[in-house]
Amino acid sequence: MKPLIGVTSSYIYSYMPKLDKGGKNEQSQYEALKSTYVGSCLFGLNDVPFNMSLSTDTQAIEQAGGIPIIIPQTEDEDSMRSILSRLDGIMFVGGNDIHPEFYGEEVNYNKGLFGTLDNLNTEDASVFAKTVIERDRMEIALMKLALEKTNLPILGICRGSQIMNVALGGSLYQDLEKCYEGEELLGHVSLEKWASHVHDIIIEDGSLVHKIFDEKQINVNSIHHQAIRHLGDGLKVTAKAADGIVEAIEYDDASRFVLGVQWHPEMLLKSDETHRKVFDAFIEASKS
Ligand SMILES: [Mn+2]
Repeated sequence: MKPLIGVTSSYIYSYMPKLDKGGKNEQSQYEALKSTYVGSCLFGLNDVPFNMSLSTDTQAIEQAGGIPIIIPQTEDEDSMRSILSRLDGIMFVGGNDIHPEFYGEEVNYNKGLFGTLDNLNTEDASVFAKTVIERDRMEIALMKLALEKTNLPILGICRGSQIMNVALGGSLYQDLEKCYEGEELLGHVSLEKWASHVHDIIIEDGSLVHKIFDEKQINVNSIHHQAIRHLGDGLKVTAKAADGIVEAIEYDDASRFVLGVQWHPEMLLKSDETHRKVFDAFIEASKS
């Protein structure tokens, strides 16, 4: 039987970024979006939250031989336990920023991926910049349960790896360009190159990610303005970019498949088959 893989989803109040509150550039993006049929429909549904999943996430699981099951928003821990008991593996996908309160900080930067909406407040920022407390609470609880109460293989992608870190007591850089202490920061926010190579990562010998790729250095995409700052308990860093930004984390307990990657392998599958290896290894681990 094919392994059943739980896939987290976005929970968002508005699919339409609040570009109308921005400057001239945002206004023109807003008008373009609003004039489309889909955009106008979604704008009308601004107040109805969506459970939303990108097909790149589910297709990556299917392509590797798993059955993806999208997990909708819930804060019921009994439901989470029941869901986990039926799964063979769980993947925490990318998405919006985690609210800094979950790592004990005030919101200092809310720049988000669009990057030009600095004049917006926390409530009005774009869909990517906006924090969604309900999703944070759910995913942190689900991650803790999956880590502590099951032996399931866990794959975290981008936000998913950050959830793994925060659930284990770690923290994040709220906005790399504003608060990274290192020098010579590479460009890590490359939304327009979501399916292309953006920067290299250097992989630790003997790590899970090294076993997966069998390379010391690979090229990845990069769609994040946040990154891991202080590492959570029981985790180790197993890949970094040349500027020192953490690009992969794993469990100290190497007997279990627990991997968080800062890049988006699921978005590279068409352009670079190498990145299939992440999902092949995850599904293989979920079979046992
Ligand atoms: Mn990066």
